[in-house]
Amino acid sequence: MSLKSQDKEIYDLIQRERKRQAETINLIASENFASREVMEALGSILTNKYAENYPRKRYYGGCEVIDELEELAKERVRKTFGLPLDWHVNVQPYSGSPANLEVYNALLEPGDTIMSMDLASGGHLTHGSPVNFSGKNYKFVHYGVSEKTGRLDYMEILKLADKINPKLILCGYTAYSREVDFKKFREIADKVKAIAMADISHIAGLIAGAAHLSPFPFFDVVTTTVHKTLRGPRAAIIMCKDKYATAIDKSVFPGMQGGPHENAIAAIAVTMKEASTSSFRKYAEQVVKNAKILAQSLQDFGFKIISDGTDNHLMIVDLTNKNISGLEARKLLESAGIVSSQSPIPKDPRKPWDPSGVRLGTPAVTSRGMKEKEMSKIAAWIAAVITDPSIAAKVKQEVKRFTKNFKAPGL
Ligand code: DSN
Repeated sequence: MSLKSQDKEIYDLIQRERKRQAETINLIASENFASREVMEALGSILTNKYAENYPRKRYYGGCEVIDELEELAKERVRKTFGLPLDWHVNVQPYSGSPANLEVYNALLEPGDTIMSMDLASGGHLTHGSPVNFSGKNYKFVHYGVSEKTGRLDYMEILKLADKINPKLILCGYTAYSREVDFKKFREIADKVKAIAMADISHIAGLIAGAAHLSPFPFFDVVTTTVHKTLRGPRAAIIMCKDKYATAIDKSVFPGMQGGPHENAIAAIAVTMKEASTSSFRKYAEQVVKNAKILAQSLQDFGFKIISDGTDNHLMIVDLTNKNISGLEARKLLESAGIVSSQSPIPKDPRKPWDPSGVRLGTPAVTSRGMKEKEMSKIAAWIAAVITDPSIAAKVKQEVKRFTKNFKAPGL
């Protein structure tokens, strides 16, 4: 018995998606290729088990193996991120959005003030967008990036914090390409007596691989997803100082969630083992090297990059000088086999569904073994297609041939 023989429709859709992933260049900054081992854990019999509550406090029988598994996952998180001894780990959040809401729910009262980055400058829906639960239930005040440099302006953030006195300051970005000075955030939070929270979903793999500074010495609570630079399953983790542990655990269960997805938790554990190896360190380094070369090559072709470059895995390409919108560029590139996501630029005059930029990232292409030489080639394809859309179909064929030489893990 197999999916192929029992449910051909779904089997065929998966095969089509596998082919799409194999034959295209994935520059979506938040996507990656999970290993076979991660997927094996995710697709395992662990999906059969209910295990509400935490190890040794479950509401269901038959949890002795699950308890061991969840404890091991937590231990591996500690080791991979080098967590201080007085930190607590919760591996049950289903994904990044619930994890963030669970932190707010644990540490704040509805209506409390939170300071975070605005969406157009690189924030996230759960960082206070008015259409999101966060923005509807808490009073968010946003900081952005400096108009001149495209970078965080820590003096401005301090001034704003001083003025509004937030209960929580959130440092975390989905579209910010520069290394974050976590120490500065601690100083600002201390000055106004706010809780300091970091959402490291995008850069967690770089932190684990020592290609970005670690936030742990400086924050009170840190959230992350596992499927981006970390190359794990779609799941999330909350890490916090022990003094917040009870509130965080209660907020996750029973506050917001029911039974944890122990198959995803097993896959988190596998991811953490992979992310603590020396080969993962090399991977993280290469992700950054590739992003720098891709950004530089695009600049050489006349593209504007917000903040003039990148220190991490991503870049925001400002297309205002190219006579094409972000949505149009995303679609055009996709017709050439290059997959990206449209992105607002800071203070974008256009709407979020058709903004002025595209976001490009190197985690997935680096997982396929692509290096600097390939980044220059990709930049040349991007420049050629944006300049002359009529060559997109031809480039798509070239991309298809090119990708055959770079096997994606897990496909
Ligand atoms: N949607 C994710 C991203 O693409 O950055 C963040 O949740």
